[in-house]
Amino acid sequence: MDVTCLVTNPLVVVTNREPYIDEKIGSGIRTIQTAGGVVSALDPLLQEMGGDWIAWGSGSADRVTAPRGMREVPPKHPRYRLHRVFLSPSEEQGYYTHYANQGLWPLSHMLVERARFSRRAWPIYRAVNQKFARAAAATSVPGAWVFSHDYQLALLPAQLRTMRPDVAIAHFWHIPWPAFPVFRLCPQYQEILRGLLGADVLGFQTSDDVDAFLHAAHRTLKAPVDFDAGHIVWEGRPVHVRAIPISVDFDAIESLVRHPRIARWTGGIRRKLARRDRILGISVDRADYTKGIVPRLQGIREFFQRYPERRGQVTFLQIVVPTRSEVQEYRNLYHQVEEETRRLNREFGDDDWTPVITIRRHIDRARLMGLFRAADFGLVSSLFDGMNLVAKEFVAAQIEGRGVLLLSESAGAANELADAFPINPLDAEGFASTLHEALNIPPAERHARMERMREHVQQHTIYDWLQSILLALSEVSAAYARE
Ligand code: GDG
Repeated sequence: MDVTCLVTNPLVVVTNREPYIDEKIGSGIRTIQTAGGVVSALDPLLQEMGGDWIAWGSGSADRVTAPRGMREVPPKHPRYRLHRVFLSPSEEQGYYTHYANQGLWPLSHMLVERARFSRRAWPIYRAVNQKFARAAAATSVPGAWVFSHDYQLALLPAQLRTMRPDVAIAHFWHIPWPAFPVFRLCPQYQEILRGLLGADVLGFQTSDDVDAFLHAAHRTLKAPVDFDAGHIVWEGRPVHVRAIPISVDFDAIESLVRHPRIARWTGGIRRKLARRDRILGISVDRADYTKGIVPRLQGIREFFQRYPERRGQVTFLQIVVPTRSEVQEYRNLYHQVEEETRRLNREFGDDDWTPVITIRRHIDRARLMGLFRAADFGLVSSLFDGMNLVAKEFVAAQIEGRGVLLLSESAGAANELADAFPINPLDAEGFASTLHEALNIPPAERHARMERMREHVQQHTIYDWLQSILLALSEVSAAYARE
């Protein structure tokens, strides 16, 4: 889908994570393009249209390649400007590690006992948001469209609006929005709400998130809210609050898995499995406690206990990518996963069969999609998850329609993928029997379910998401122009 025709005003993207990171490697520098839905949708758009992207310059060589904070990207064929916001170690700690990752992240996922809000981190979070806002204000030409992202930058919309009332601002919140009694536990919850309400368009993953946000705004700020229209009047301006579910690039995934190199590799995996009469399950997550990795292993253990005939038949591959290792809880989690895996393998495995294989590193995207294509089942067991792109990627990669998807009902993706087998990550027995049921359905039904989900993802791609945001921005701009 070509969305370029929708971009009528210069576009400024603001994210915490940058699309290109420069790292020192020996005596040289290597540029890494970061992966993920936002980059995969917005990088091609900016490459086509030009524009500006503001992000934290977190790479070890980022200051070298952008001594004044700006670098044109992609490095080989520059098409747009990347503006790096540099942070001191204490800013990084206060803004990123403490306030965003130890406070807002767990609270938004309703894991209240993990959330910590320190009084010291708050002013740093605010000041760093202000730094990003200043960079956006300096970069935006009159009437520009600013598209900012997520829980790291919750204050930016209001800060930017004060500096630049002429720009149209859309902000997308990628993670769940918690129920009001949970949200209220954030000591600065009113400021967070006011910060976000500086946007003209606020995007959330699901209608539940939208409802929870509208409710919070109504309760806290007594702002007039039209719940049906998703509309708040704040400081005399309308704020449009919408569910705009993010997705994946369906065609790009299909062509990755159809590529001869990947198809050969995938074929090799299938042949090996067939020789041993085995089936393959897969899951892929950042090593994050919200993804329910330990409960998932407990469910698998229960499965082998209850259905001994499945022992020796099912191999479960989990890719657990290290993340946020500066936070102690994340380091602990990895040890728990390893411990649980060892225990399970000792209990059920033998010389010929390892029930669970854990890979702890980043895998090349094409191979990852190839593994999704080859698998007999995919498992997503998040405790809470804004969307979960892995679920949609699994579906897009399943071109033979051989696999089944087990999907936590608490992931945003569950609202759309109705043909997945729903699981409750905390119910190990239920998980075991659902997995058993899913593996026993006739191939024709499996195929039909997967086809229906594939059709849905094909019709609701990352470009549809982007289109909705751009259309909303153009409506806002038109309204500004009429004023
Ligand atoms: C947040 C929200 C929301 C993972 N391991 C490898 C790898 N990945 C890729 C996956 C997928 C992405 O990382 C993970 O996306 P998720 O959506 O599953 O999760 P979060 O990182 O928590 O993202 C989430 C998302 O924002 C977007 O709005 O869906 O709810 O929490 O694309 O494939 N990619 C490669 N190798 C790996 O080893 N190449």
